[in-house]
Amino acid sequence: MSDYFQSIAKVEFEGKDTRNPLAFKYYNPKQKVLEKTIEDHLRMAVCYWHTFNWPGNDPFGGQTFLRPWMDHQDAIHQATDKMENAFSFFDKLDIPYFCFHDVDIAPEGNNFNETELIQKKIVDLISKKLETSKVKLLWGTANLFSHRRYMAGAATNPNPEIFQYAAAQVKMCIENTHYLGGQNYVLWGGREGYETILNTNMKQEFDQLGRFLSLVAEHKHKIGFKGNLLIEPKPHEPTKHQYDFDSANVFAFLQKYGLEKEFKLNIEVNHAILAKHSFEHEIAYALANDIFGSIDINRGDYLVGWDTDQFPNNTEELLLPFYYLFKNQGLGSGGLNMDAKIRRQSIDPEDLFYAHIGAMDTCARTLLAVERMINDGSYEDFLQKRYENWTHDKELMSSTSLEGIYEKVKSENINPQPQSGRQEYLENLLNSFIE
Ligand code: XUL
Ligand code: CO
Repeated sequence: MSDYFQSIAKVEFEGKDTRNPLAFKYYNPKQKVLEKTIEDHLRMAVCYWHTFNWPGNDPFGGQTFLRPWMDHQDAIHQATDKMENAFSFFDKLDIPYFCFHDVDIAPEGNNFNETELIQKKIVDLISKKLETSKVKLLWGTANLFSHRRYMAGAATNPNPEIFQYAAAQVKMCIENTHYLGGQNYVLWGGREGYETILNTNMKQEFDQLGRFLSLVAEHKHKIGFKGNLLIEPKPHEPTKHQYDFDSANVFAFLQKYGLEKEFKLNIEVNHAILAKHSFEHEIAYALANDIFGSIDINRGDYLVGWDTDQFPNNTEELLLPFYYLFKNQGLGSGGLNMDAKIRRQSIDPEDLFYAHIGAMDTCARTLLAVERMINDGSYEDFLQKRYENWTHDKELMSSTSLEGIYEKVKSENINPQPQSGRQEYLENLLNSFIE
């Protein structure tokens, strides 16, 4: 194997004053924060597709990254060399998790049976590598959107043969994920949506998607997979109208098909922004409805309206969503998957390290700020006080009637006075926790 990362040593924590760009400044994996280590809280994952597969193309130009494994003529050789390099990267970064799509780890064959054999071969090799590496599989997923057969969707395709092909692909992928000890299984909507309503029967497509998800849930139980099934909302791109628009939309869909207990959400930061929400909105929504599962941690670009999938580097933007999470249940069996790619001019091996180190540092720095915020308690006090009167007014939520309320307003001469929402105070308060 050609070790593409040969020149880079294992990344160590050196503290925030280090000038070494290949060291962690905040991400000290074994440091205890809120009763657990930083590593165990954050459960950070490298994504295979952007980090090892993406060649640096954009709509105006092709490959800029010349990774050695990309040159091999033989597809299996390409996959195994890529895998060896991926594990070298995982080990040097000391990352606890990774994520993949089936087609990221191994090429497709000429038909389903061939693809299955190739997948099995690479999955077995990965399984061997997992025995000696610390890294574990956070989640697997099937790519049901790149191949031309899926151009009009997978589960929502007008052709039932494509539905079946996609279902068989998910069966294979969820079983491989289970075999590799994967902790979750993700379904991103891919091309489940439409370009024009002119050629689309929406009700039919909804029923197909509902049926598809039911089949996946049924199979999960059949094979004894204990991980969460996760749906990843995204409003647009690649289709103009994606069916899994945002968390609320997915929750409504799941309830319609009786699946709200079977699926949770994988929330991606920039997908929230593209839906004209904030990331904290999506997290708060998922927590409030008990459907939070995991996170794809990246950022977009405020000047462009598409999914630029950049590495996170802004603690201020992550503070509130991380507070909601770590104040409550934390990430559970989910994690922070760096579904992010370096820029196409960042062509050197160290660029991949700078990106991941920066992201892990940003997340650790945010977690440390969350700890300060929790220990300080004034934010929580503010929220509690704002809703406090509801604790004295229990009958409003249960026993009273509209008439009863009317009588009370009249007899007690209820005359409520508005109170400040204190937004600026809160914004300043939050900023004060970042160090
Ligand atoms: C697409 C996206 C996907 C999913 C996995 O925008 O985020 O990479 O995370 O299919
Ligand atoms: Co994603």
